[in-house]
Amino acid sequence: SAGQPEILSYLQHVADKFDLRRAIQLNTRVTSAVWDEATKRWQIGTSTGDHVTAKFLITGVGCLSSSNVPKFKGLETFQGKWYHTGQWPHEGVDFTGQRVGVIGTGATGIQAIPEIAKQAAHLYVFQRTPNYSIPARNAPLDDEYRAQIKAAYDQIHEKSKHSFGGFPFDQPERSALDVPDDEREQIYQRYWDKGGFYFLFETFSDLLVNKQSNDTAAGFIRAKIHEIVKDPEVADLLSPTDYPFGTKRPPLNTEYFETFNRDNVTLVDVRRSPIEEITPKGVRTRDAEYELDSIVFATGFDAMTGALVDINIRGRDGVTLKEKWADGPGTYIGLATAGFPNLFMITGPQSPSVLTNMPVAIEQHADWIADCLSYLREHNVDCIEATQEAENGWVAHHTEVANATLIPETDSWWTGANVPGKERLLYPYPGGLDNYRRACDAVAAKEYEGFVLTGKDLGR
Ligand code: NA7
Repeated sequence: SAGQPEILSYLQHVADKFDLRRAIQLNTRVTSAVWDEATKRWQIGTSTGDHVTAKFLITGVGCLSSSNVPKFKGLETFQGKWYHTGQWPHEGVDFTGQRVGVIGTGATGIQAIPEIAKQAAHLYVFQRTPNYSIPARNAPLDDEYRAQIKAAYDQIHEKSKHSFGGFPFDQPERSALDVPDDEREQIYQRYWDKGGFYFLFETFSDLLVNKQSNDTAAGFIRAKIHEIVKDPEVADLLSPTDYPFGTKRPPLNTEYFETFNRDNVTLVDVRRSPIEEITPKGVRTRDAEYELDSIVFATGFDAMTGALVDINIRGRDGVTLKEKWADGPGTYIGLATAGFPNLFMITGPQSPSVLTNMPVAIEQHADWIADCLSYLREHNVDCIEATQEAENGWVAHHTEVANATLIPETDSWWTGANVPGKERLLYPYPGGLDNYRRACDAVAAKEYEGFVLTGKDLGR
């Protein structure tokens, strides 16, 4: 996959190509959005003092944009520098010669750790929960492969759009329990060598719904970790055992497990000996103090709802989204919520979003919303609002689909378990982008069933 500079330059290219810069106001935080029933408009306040009135409000705040820095005692006393991976300095950070601590071994920590280890004098990795990580196998693409991909762009895009995960993968029908042990092992080996999310999507059909099947994949990955990591105790610590594979986002890595064979890297088990405080000199766990020049918090995000409820969105009767969602979010098809007219959320909770290929999920939402807005304009609709009944129906369906998988049992940011006090439930929709797309299209085809539309042409 592409690195940060390549992604940034692509986004700049897109902004220029479609002349989008004139529609973007940078360095502006939306501080409030209040629904005004009298004018049927959103009144939007910003950090720059601008005030904007809008008929429709579409949020595109990202699922992983509200950083989670755990409230460690003493952080303000630390005399070195600290960073959160989600707010990385644009000019980069040089850890050469430093003693560095990384807290967190999720997808981000797993990508950062091998890179930091190459620079740091010594790296301490503070791990609470180990992860089932698959090799990313990133490599330069040769001209022939590139040409093949370019020639097939349209087919790849179409296949991704109508797939379960939003990727152009070939989804197998077979269960992991349907094949003999040696064949199963060969299949896992083939996909381990191929790397990436193929291992989850193309090996077997039932890894996320059948614990026994899942155990076979989990066991294979644990054996791989033990093959790579030379110190068996460290390998044990790096091997997850208390949750099924794929029920947390499986991180992809480049020489992550190999990094623990380096002399300048120490794995610290903070499950057994938790971090008690940050001191002026470093990190103190129950058993020891680690002196550090820099601390990197790879501690994740208040995902899916954090950035939305931070905006102070007020719907009908002055109720805020935060209040409405105090016991967990309720949405209609992950795009709208009752009591908040003319508000659409791109990749909102209870939509596939982070359980699928994000750009494909975003595109589906952007297209659906654009079609909806055209329909509303054609029919002179002033106001569109999900009914509470339709929302309840979607939430019930979401819960049923979630509970048919192994995912809700595992503590992760998918289930809100990483933020203290956050309601524990599965936030993204696990029913597949293909099924979800059909559900959204059916709503539109039935002239926005589940929404109440009001406007002069409708006589309502
Ligand atoms: P994640 O996946 O939420 O990982 C956060 C990590 O930080 C995880 O290992 C946590 O351990 C650890 N953590 C969080 N709080 C603490 C405290 N208080 N003490 C010790 N360790 C802690 O975030 P990422 O940024 O890696 O990934 C987010 C997504 O971005 C990723 O899945 C991709 O979709 C892109 P825990 O597991 O909770 O025990």
